[in-house]
Order: sequence, then structure tokens, then C-alpha cells
Amino acid sequence: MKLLTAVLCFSVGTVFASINSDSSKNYREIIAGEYIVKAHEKNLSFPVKRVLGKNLVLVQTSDKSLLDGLEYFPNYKYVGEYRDFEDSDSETGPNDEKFEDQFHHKMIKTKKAWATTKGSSDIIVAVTDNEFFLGHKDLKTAWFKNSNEIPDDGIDNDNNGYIDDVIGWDFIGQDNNVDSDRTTTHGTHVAGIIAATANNEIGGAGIAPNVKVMPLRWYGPEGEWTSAVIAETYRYAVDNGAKIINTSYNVDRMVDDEAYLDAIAYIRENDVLIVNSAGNAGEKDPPRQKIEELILVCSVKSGGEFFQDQRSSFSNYGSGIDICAPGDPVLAPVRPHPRRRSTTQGKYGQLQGTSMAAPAAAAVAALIWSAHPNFSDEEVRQRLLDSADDITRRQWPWSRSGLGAGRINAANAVK
Ligand SMILES: [Ca+2]
Ligand SMILES: [Ca+2]
Ligand SMILES: [Ca+2]
Ligand SMILES: [Ca+2]
Repeated sequence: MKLLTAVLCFSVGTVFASINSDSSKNYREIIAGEYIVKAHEKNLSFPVKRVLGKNLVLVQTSDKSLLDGLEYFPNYKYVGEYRDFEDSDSETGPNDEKFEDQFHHKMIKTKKAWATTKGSSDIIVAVTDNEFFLGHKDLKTAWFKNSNEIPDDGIDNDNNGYIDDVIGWDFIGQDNNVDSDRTTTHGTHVAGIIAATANNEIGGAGIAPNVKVMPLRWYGPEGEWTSAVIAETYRYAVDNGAKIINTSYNVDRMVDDEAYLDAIAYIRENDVLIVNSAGNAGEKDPPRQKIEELILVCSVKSGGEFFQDQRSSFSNYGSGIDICAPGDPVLAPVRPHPRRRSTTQGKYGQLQGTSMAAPAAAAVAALIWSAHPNFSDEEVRQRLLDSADDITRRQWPWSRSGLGAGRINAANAVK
């Protein structure tokens, strides 16, 4: 059924999969006999199933007494669709592939910000997502490359626990190929919003085209997802140099998952910022807003000047939302149709969702850090919020609250 939907979408144009964001279809179950343990592998007297980080391991055992005296969490399996986006079938994507058609740039004054900085290549934004089309022509300069790792020699040269991890890591496949799912284009689009190449006569551009994206694959085609995968992915991002993490996924089911919360704490203890989509349920005060460490981003309309900056009808909002960004729709790099050989490797397409708003905010945070390398994480976060435009009066009178600091403004942000 899912495949059929995807095929139908191919025939009309810009996007691949029709994603149901109904959170009632997302659920989780505990994985019996598996525990996420806060300990170094060397200090344990029993075998571990997988090392998840420097001081975090996954243990499989029927004898829970082995864990006496240790700090540990349950490992959940998450089932369902957690991507915070919907296709924009009502608006087919323009194919003229121009910066001017990326309406969000005008709204947030990207060009003006670029007079100060287009981003520093020292700033790494990790994107945790389901796939990345590494061969996209407009993303060639976007990827962070681990220079301490010799490619394809079968050796973990930098001794970080991952063999040949040159361009990110696939935590679902446990390999170095983040481009193994060719049925969707969610992560490619998110990465492109941040760092698609500017001034190369291909497509448009990212908001922070000179920063680097670390692509981390953590979600498979069947939605196979566990607390262990999430914990490992976040630790990898922090331990391998990311300053900002963008997660465009529905984390509402995880707000009481101790391994997830521990990972969020680890991110913030290490002075890394984490930006997350607010969610697409059109709901006030979504569960995820309990996690104050997340910079939660709601979506505003970006198509059609009259409606710009109005909250998207699908976007969650509420007292815990931090900021809004254009996400409805956004034109950015997409994967070409897998069955049409003639399709360009520089294709752009429109998607809409808080999934698209979050990376726009992450990209502005990356510009701030590039312009002010000595800022602390907290100063970057504060500047992001302080520089936003007030969009209260752009809303209908009955929906003027719950938009956080307003809509991101790149030009104000880099001052
Ligand atoms: Ca390595
Ligand atoms: Ca190697
Ligand atoms: Ca793979
Ligand atoms: Ca370009």
C-alpha cells in the first residue's frame, strides 16, 4: 500500500511519499531483555550487544541481576511514521530551480545575512534523518567529511568505533552508507534547506551554504527505531563535532523515554544545540514541549505573499514553542525519481511541514555561530530568539499565541 502511494506521487511530480502524521498510529513497545546501560564496556564483566557511545552500551540478558548497581534504561522499539512533514500535492513544485523561487529566503532576509556570513565550514550541523542523497549536484559541498578517517580501507582510522565513517553514519544499517533508502527524500530536503551550495548555477541555495551537514541515518523504511538507535545517534553527533543537531521528527512518544532524555541531556551538557520540529498535528501544547532543552520550531506559510507568516494549519503551537520558520512549502533539493534514468541529479522539489521549518532555524543558528564563533551555545540560542520578527499581527485574531519568539530573521540574527 505504501509503495502504491509512492508510485502515484511520482506520477504527479515533486515528492515521494505521502506521510500520515496521525500520532495515534505511532506506538511503542518495550524490547524484552534489552537494557541501555550507562557504563564503559571495559568495566563490565559480561558481554554487551552494542557499544552506543563512550559510556553507554546496549545489553541483552535474561538475568537482570547482572545490572545491579548500574544505571540503566529500557530499550523501546518505536513503530509508525515519525516524520513531521506532509507532501504538498496541492502545489506542484516549480522546475525552473532558482533562488528567487525559494520564497523563504526573502522572508528571512537570507541575502542580507550573507553580506556578513554564508556560514563557516567549522560549524557542523548534524541532521538525524531517514536518507541522504549524497550524489545531489547541489549538495556536493554540503557534507561534512571526517578527515581523520581513510575511506574504504576497512579500518577505523580515527578509532571512534565506526569503520570508514567519512560522510556520516547509518545507525539503522550499522554501515557508512547513509544513502541506502532510495524511496523517500526527507533527509535530502532537510539537509538542502540548511546547506545547498550557493552561486554554482544549480538549483537554489541553503540558508547557510558554507556550513557542513553531518548526515546521520536513524530511521528505516519500515519505521524500525529504538531507544538505543536514538541514543547512539545523538552521542555520535556530539562526540564527532556537531555544534547543532537538527531533528525533524515526531518525538512526542519519547518524552518519558529515559534513554532519549539522557541523550538530550548529554547533548546540552556538551554545549550542543538541538533543534526539533514542533509537529504536524495542528495541536496546542504538544507533548514534546515538556523537553525544554529542545528548540522547538513551528511552521508558518511561505507561499503567496498575502498568507506569508501565518501559522500553518498543520503546525503544532503552544507555550513551549520557541520560534517559527517558513515551512509551508519549502523548495529545496530532492532525490531524483529512482526509475527515471533521465531525471536530473540536481532536482528541487517542494515539501511542507514543521520538518522543513526546523532546519531553517537550525541554519540561522549556524549562521549566528559562524558570525560569532566565541558565542556560547546559550548565546546563540538567545540571539536566534531575540532576532526573530514579531508575527503576531499576521495571524487571525483567534490564533495569535503559541508562536514562541516569532519568525526567524537571518539578517537580524548575524548582526
Ligand atoms: Ca572511524
Ligand atoms: Ca577507514
Ligand atoms: Ca546503509
Ligand atoms: Ca545552488
